[in-house]
Amino acid sequence: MPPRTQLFFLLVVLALSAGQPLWGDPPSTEVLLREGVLEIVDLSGSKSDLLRLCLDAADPSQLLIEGDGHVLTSKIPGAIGDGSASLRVPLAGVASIALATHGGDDCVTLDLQHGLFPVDLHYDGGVQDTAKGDIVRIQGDGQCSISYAPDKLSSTSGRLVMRSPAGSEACLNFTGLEPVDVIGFAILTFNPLGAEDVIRMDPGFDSTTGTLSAIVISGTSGGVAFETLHSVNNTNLIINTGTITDGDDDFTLGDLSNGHGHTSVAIVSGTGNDMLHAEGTSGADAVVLTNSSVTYGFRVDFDNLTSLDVSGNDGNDSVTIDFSVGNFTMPISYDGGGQTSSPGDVLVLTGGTFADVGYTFTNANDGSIDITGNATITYTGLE
Ligand SMILES: [Ca+2]
Ligand SMILES: [Ca+2]
Ligand SMILES: [Ca+2]
Repeated sequence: MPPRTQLFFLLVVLALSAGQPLWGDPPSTEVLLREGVLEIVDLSGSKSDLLRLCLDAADPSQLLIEGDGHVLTSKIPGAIGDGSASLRVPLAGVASIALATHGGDDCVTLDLQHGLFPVDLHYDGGVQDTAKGDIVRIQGDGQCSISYAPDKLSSTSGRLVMRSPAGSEACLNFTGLEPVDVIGFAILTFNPLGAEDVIRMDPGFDSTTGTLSAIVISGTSGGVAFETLHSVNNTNLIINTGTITDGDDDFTLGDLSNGHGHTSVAIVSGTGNDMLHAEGTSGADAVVLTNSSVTYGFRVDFDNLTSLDVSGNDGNDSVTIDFSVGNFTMPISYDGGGQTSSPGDVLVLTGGTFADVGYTFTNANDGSIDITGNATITYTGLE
């Protein structure tokens, strides 16, 4: 064998024994420290990254970065795990963390189970491959709170601020993302920044695994669509459209009986012409209204709505209007939609004693009810 051929075979043997391909690097992510910024960069430019960042359980001055099988490299002094799928990097001298995952459908998880990050973060998801897109997933410890404010002008950017019970804060600014998963916080506050918010709250799942039941919050703020928020197992969820830039807000509520793990859900809509619409399914739906809550599979409290309406759609639907906590200042309307069989769609008034109740029948199915001290209740399509 000529010497050159021998050298080539020697390189092949060395490369194979080191578990490395011969030409080009394996798809990897590099972690480097540049002027105080810890940069986490997809070197391949196109692979779908699944990264998890967490403080080290034994030493919170170290950042643990896991690459879900992808090789992580780092030449930072003191970094442990260069060339493996799990890297420990000292946070000394780190002023902020910047993630750039470039092409592919990437998912970055910030896991707070061993403490809040001591620095702010920036995540650029880059371009995406499929409709799933780039995801940020924030896993809380059950104690911290978090707020999410979508960017006022961009549909793919936003800001998440995480707070520890002791009051320290870490902020994540993101760009180039699709959905946001927030899991396991004491309080999650959604703060859209536009004046007029159009918001849906639907049953669904987390966007990362598609297996955890979630309340999915989607819509527009000030006419700009925002990244869908998937809220899982947060103790208190607050949709706050009322205090930053108030306006006329429009909420649509789906059946939230899907076991999403929240203890309370509240809408703070402030002033303006704020409306809530419960949107029934094609099956049987049951909605209970009080003057401060709508229970459609799960109780959602509100502060100051100007109208409430329920569309039952098909199926035998039931709306209960409960006066036990007070009178209704906002008009209520109920469209029973189609029905399947007797007894059809029903309206139940309960919890109050009234001297004067006036019924106006437009026909056998439609009409209105006026009760002293309350706004008018209008119904259509009832049996
Ligand atoms: Ca991407
Ligand atoms: Ca409002
Ligand atoms: Ca229905």
